[in-house]
Amino acid sequence: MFSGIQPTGNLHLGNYLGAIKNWVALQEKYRSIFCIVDMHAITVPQEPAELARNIRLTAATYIACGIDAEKNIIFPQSAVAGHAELGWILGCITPLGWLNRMTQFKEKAGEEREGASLGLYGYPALMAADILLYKTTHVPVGEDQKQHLELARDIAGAFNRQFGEFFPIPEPMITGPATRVMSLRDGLRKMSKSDESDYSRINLTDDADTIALKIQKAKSDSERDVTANLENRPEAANLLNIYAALTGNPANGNWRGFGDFKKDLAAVAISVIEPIAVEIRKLTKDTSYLDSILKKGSERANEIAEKNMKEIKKLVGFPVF
Ligand code: AQP
Repeated sequence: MFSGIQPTGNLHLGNYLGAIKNWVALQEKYRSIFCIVDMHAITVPQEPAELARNIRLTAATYIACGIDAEKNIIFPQSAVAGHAELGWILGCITPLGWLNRMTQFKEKAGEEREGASLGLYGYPALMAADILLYKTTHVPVGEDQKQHLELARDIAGAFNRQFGEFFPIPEPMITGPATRVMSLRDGLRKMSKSDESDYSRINLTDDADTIALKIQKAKSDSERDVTANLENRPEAANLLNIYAALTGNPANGNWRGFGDFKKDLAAVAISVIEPIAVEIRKLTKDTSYLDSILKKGSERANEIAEKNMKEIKKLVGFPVF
């Protein structure tokens, strides 16, 4: 199993419910690699010192959420050269027509398409390389990564047809309590690290008062019955979805309006997130521990990657010395 998150800031409730919570549950069953995808992060500008801090913060967050750093491999993508090497090879068999369909590029490039980087455009080919480098069979992600994963499957198929069967076709695992957590300010946009407003998301580093305040200020509507007719009430549906995902039960309490419901939601969110936030704060102080995890993870990942890259290079016709 392989998955990753970009070290582009504080991880949030969407990353937790859409990805990390599933990783924690699945780590017992699969040999797992949890990558910190710093090469994807630089597809948009990053301040170097902040990127370095965010890589450690992401490692600390994985561990604080319950990823076993001894059993699994946790490492930064840039420490294993195979990602860039395979990314190039796969980029050479990926038609522009496939990349042009990717909605994430359109969203992230926005109006400034001509100014967007080649890296942002080629992001899905590098993501395919991340997965295929380890001959991954299972990839747990949130709903927003579905299109990229389908492309990774197409790229694996294209490679196998051109050079011979080598890559397993990876299975997306889009499961778990909340595969798409939406912004607290706009129920039609996903909760995201790069949203300008910190009130749009609950960070896994937020303290209890901040979580309570963000939930109190979260957009809702004037419907008295919190749970009625949710189809056209994206904000209400999102808050109830978060409640259900955090408690593991359908949200069907007897709430007297949103004021009442939000108090319950805040209590549940604090009970899940506060212990994680406390652990993150503790771990981020111990940079030498985090660096030792990342170094060991990089060595273990490299061992697998180098072996596979030799095979891949032979298939492509590159010399292997
Ligand atoms: N809102 C979300 N709901 C459910 N899952 C989510 N994921 C992200 N946002 C949500 C899942 O988290 C994993 C890692 O995401 P990422 O950081 O690599 O990239 P992203 O999807 O682009 O996340 P952000 O927060 O929106 O980051 P920025 O703002 O930096 O681009 C993936 O499995 C993703 O599905």
